[in-house]
Amino acid sequence: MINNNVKEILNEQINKEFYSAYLYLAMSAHFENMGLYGFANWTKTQAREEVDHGMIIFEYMNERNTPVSLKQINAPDTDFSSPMQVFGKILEHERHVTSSIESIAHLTMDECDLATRNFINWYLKEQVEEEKNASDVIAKLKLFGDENASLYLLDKELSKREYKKHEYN
Ligand code: OFO
Repeated sequence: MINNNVKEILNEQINKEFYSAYLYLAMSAHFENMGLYGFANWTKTQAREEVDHGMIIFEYMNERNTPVSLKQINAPDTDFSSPMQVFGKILEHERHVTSSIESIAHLTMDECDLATRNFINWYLKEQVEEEKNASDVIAKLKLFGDENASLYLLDKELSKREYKKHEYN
């Protein structure tokens, strides 16, 4: 059983992961509307990975006989425009999630919950990748531009992203 403070922060993190899924789905719908189906695919795939992130914590809490309490998921931001603007928001969001994960790591140390401290390492690594994925797309948008032919090519590239279930290992 996990102590109350750690339990609470893990419950909050489940909520944040599911909010992330909502946010990416809203972005995907925006790109669909723009006819940017590759960008829509990339963000929809990310939404599915976010659900996996939430589920991994859910399973971990069950394994530790710790009650999960699901909180309300807020409506996502929908103030979206160009791909560059949306990916700027993605990077900002992922940096915010990284700091949430770091807070969990700090709390588990304060509470001497070494099993959860170890568990959260997977998320620390994952966040490095999440920030890199967003930064890579931003770098390409900066390099090749945010319109016409270059956007068409980048859209094609992003259409190749495939969903692979994220598993804790
Ligand atoms: Fe779950 O990493 Fe993105 O938000």
